[in-house]
Amino acid sequence: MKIEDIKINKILDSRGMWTIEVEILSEGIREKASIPSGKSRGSYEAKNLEYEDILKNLKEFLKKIQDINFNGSKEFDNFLIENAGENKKELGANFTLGLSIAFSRILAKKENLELWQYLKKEYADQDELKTIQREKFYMPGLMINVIGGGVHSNNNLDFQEYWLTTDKRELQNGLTPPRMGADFKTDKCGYNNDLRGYFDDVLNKILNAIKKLEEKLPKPLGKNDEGAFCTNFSDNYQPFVFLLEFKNDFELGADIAANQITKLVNWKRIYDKLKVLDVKYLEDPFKEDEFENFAKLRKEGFKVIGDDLTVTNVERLKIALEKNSVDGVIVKPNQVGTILETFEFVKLAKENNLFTIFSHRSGETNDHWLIDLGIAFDTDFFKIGPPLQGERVAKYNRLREILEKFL
Ligand code: 2PG
Ligand code: MG
Repeated sequence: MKIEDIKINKILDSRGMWTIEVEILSEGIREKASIPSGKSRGSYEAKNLEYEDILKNLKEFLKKIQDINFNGSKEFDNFLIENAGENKKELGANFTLGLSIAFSRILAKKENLELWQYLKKEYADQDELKTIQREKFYMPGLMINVIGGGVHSNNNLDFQEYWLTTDKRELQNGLTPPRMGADFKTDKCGYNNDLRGYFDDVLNKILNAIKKLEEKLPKPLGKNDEGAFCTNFSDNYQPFVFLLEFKNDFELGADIAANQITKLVNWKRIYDKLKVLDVKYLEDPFKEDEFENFAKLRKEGFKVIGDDLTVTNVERLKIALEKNSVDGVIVKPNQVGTILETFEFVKLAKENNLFTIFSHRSGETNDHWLIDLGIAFDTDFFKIGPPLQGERVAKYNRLREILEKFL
C-alpha cells in the first residue's frame, strides 16, 4: 500500500498545550491519530519534536516514502524505525507514532476491521505471540489514579498518584477476575459472558468511591491534570488512610514517580509506612537508574512496576529483567514511537511473566487508540485516570464499546 499524502495538524491537549494529530491518505482512505504528552518523563524516552520542526521535515519525508509499496503495518513501522534516527530524534517519536497508528487504521479499514482486530491479526495471532497468548479473553484490570500530587498537581503531596486498583475477586459478582501471576495463564479465571455488565459494575463502584472521596477529602478540593483529586494533606500518607475505606473492593497502589522527587527522603521509612498501609502496587519507587533498589523492594512483598525505569524500551527492559527489578511494566507507546516497538516490548515482558499496564499520559487527547492496542496485545491492566474528564472518558467508553460490540 502506498501513501499519497501526510498532513500534520496542530491541536490542543487536555492541559491546553500544543500537540500533534497526524493524518494519512492512502488509496482514497484518510485516517488520523493524535498523540498525548507526558509531564513526568523518563530521560530515556524517545524524543518528541515540536509541530514546527516536524513540519519542516515533512516535504522531504513524503518524497522519500511516496513510491514505496508497504506490505502491512510492520513493514511500515520498520521503515520508520530505520529512518527516524537514534531515539527518533530525526523524525520525532510523536510523529512516527501518529504515522504508525494512522497507517494501521487505514489497513484496518480496508479489511473492514476495527484497529484492535487488525492488530491482533497482524501481530498477536501470528506465531510470535502464540505461545504466550491466552485462550480466552481476559478483562483487563484498572489502576485508577484518584488522588494526585507531584508534578501533575498544585498541592503538597510528593507522590504523583494514589490508586484504587480493580483486581479483586469481590468485584466480579461471582465471575472470576483477572489476577496476577500464574493465574493469568490458566483457564480458570477466564469468563466469556456479560463482559459489559461486569465493566458497568466496576465503573459504578469506581464512581461511587470517587463520590464518597469528594465528600470526605479535605477542602478546598481541586482536580489535577488527570482529573484526580488534588488538595493539601497532613503528609504523603494521609491519602491512603482515606483510600483504606475501599479495601473491600480495591487494592491500593501508587505511582511514586521518584524521578521527580528532588528533596532528600528516607526511602526505607517511606516503604515501611506504605507496607503498614497495605499498599500493594508501587510504580517507579526509585529513580530511573536504580535497578537494584527496585529489585530489593520486590523482596518486601510489593508488586513493583517500571515506568521511567523501562520506558517501553526493550533494551531497558532487558536490564530490568537481568536485575529482577520489576513485577510489571507500564506501556506507553509514545515513549518509543511505533506500534511495532510497543509490541516487541510487550512480548518480552509477557515471555518473562511480567504483567503489563497500558497507560495514558497526563496530557491527553480524545483519541482512544491506546485501548485498541491494549486489547490487541492482551494487556493485564489499563491506567487511564479517573472516568471524569473527557479525554479519559473517551478511553473508558472505547473499552466499553469494544466489550459490547466485539467480544
Ligand atoms: C506517569 C504518567 C501518566 P506523565 O508517570 O505514569 O500518569 O504521567 O504522562 O506525566 O508521564
Ligand atoms: Mg509513571
